[in-house]
Amino acid sequence: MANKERLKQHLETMSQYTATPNEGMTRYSYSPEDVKTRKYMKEKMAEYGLTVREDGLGNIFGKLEGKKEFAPSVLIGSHFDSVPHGGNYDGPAGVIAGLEVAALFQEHNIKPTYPLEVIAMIEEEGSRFGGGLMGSRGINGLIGEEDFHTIRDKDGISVIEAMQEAGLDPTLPKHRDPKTMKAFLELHIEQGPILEEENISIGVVDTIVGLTQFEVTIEGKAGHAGTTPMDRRSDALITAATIVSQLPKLAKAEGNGTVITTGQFAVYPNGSNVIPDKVIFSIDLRSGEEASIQRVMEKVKALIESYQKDGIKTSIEQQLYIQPKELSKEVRSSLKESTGKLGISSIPMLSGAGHDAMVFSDYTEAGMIFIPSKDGLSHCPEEWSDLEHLAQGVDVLFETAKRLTEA
Ligand code: HGY
Ligand code: MN
Ligand code: MN
Ligand code: MN
Repeated sequence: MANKERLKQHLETMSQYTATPNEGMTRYSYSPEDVKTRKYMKEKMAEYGLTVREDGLGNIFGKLEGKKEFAPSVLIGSHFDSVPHGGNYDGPAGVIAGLEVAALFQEHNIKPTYPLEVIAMIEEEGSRFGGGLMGSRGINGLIGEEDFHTIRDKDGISVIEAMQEAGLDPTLPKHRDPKTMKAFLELHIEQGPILEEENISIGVVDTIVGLTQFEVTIEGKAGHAGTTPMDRRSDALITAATIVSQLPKLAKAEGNGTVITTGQFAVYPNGSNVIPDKVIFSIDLRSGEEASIQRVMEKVKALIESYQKDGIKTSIEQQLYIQPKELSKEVRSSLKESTGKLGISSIPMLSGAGHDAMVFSDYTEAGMIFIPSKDGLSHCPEEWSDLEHLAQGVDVLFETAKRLTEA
């Protein structure tokens, strides 16, 4: 059974490494907080008898060799970056679960047939470089090498430069051959209210919604707030705000659980007495139905283009597009079997949040379990999950990992 003291130590230690202490978890990829967290996780991987390596993106792998030479691994983990002012569990709960499964393999002296690998990934949230799922997309070859020189953060620092500044080696291999992976397992917090409301311990994820993310730029004309008559303005902010206020209606009209969010809204030059000449804002669009994403995407583009007039220029850049993903039936039934064997309550679930498992699901057998989130809250400092539920989730993963590393 999972050792709750170890789980607690990991949570408490990793929760310290935030750029905004007392105001939630802010841990951007390759930041000083990332470096402290990665050092801790690598130490723990070594302590649990794993061979530790980092890839050319800074994803961390801790490997327990199997009896079978050159056999594909069962990977268990998640991401360890965060949203700004987020919580301590989104991502780290899954990495900690992987660490604890490895500790249990060591404690029980299990030498698996297939290797077990604990994985801790960078930049799943996209908080620093936009787009998201960068660690898992890099591992699975979905981002070209040259892109890591051009993808830049808000300060214009590229992924490669940021890695070098953090003392990481971007020349190491990034892409991983799918033949080296047998399965990918991820424990994640639900980030919603269902498990808690239904008093269920584990959600076995069957589908993850599709999602697309855009960056929209509206350009107008800067001017003096006092001397520019109202009918002679090309005000980028008014246009941007008018567009954003019409987005929820498009999602509601589509149905199918389609959701749309503008989370970032940057005004330039951002002076209180200056008519804004540029606004850059984000659009995050999701649905369980791919056709819904396509339909709403077309309506959003048409809406934005319709404001290209009276001195206003609009442009839209798609940063991420990933279809709804059904996870591996084989892994889902194995996870379900483990919950039954352990007498832990579980239900099948749709995930409204995107996860690294949705990337791996195109390259290996991917499965995911949720543990309850208090009041369904996430992506905020109040995010919290019960240690008992985390321990139950670890036990389910341990049972499943033993099975998947044997046959
Ligand atoms: O946005 C998401 O769904 C995930 O938290 N990256
Ligand atoms: Mn998240
Ligand atoms: Mn997450
Ligand atoms: Mn995720």
